[in-house]
Amino acid sequence: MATTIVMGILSSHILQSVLRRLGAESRVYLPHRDEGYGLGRAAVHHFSRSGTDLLLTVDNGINARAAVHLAARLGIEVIVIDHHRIQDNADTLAVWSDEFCGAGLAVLFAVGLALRAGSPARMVEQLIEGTSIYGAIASIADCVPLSGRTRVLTQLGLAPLSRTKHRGLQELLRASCGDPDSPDSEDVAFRIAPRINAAGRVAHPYAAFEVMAAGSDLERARAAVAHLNQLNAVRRELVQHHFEELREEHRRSGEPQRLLDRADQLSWNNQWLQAEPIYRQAEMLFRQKGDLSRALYAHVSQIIPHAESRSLPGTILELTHDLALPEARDPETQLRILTIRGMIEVNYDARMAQQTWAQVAKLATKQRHWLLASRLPRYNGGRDSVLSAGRPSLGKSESFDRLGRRKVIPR
Ligand SMILES: [Mn+2]
Repeated sequence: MATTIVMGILSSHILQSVLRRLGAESRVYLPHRDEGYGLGRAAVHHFSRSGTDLLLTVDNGINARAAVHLAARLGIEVIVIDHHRIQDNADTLAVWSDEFCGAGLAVLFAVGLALRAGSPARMVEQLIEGTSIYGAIASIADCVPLSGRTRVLTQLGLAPLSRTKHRGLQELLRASCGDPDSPDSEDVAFRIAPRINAAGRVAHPYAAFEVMAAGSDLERARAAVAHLNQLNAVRRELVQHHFEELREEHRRSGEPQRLLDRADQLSWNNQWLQAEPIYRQAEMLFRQKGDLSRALYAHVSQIIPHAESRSLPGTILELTHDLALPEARDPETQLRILTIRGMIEVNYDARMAQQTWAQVAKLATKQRHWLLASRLPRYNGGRDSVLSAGRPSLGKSESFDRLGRRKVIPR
């Protein structure tokens, strides 16, 4: 029987080694990134032509409804081993759990297969130890949460990593770890996993699979790891390049505080529409810098030009929630949220707004925002306000449009 395994460098290696132990040969098919993620119909036709009668898909396939259906029509049996969210449930035999990454499930499948085949206990133990190493590396590389059963598997696999007899792994450890005799999870996360992932990112996943396929062949292992190191250097250069591009972009876009000052100046003069994109950019930059308080300030400042298309009570509630956030403790941010909320409340409930303006007045005076404080009487139903005599019964959204855009902040 011809078996083809699709996807996952480490998963494929795990399944191939158990099948080999049980006396079955298999082929591995790793799609190139341009083929898109998962099992495609073109690939299924290719498997059929090359005489596949059993297809194992790992880390993909659970939603490949059409491809699995095609495989069945072409007389190929399919077993899906996957952890992805089920959306278009393929009609086939499947091993599924979201508690593991694809390779973690491949380990369970391999052990289950060996037990079902009646393998001796010693062989099953060896298999668990051997395959859990790859399961551990894959769990770390795939960034699945290392908790629960995945945590158990990862601990199980990291322990025997330094004792491995596999030439490919030995060479990979030698090339990437400070101390190849005691590799730890950091070595795996920051030096081993990126090398394995580099193959698919800049060349083809087979370049990394070749390290696994080397088995006990030292020459083959050395050549494969040397190639992988080159690819990893290319990957790092690409990352560095992207990083510099980002930094340049950041430099050109200016300091977020300067953007914020500019936007504040515009909004103070009621040019909220022009201010909005500048606030948006400032928010993004503050968020990148980890300045959540300023980011929130810039965030709430974008509400006014959109307020007419949103629910007023919903927006008021949202701003009240924002006020309770730890990043709203900064007095400037707090004052800003209250000011924006007051501007919106004016169009919804004048009494509510009055209370908010009283708070704004107190804070503005305390923070010596004399200009804002001097504006308040007008905000709050003063002579120039839209809420003042003559327009008491305006429709809410209509009155807001006038308020938010033109009248809320009188000069
Ligand atoms: Mn996955």
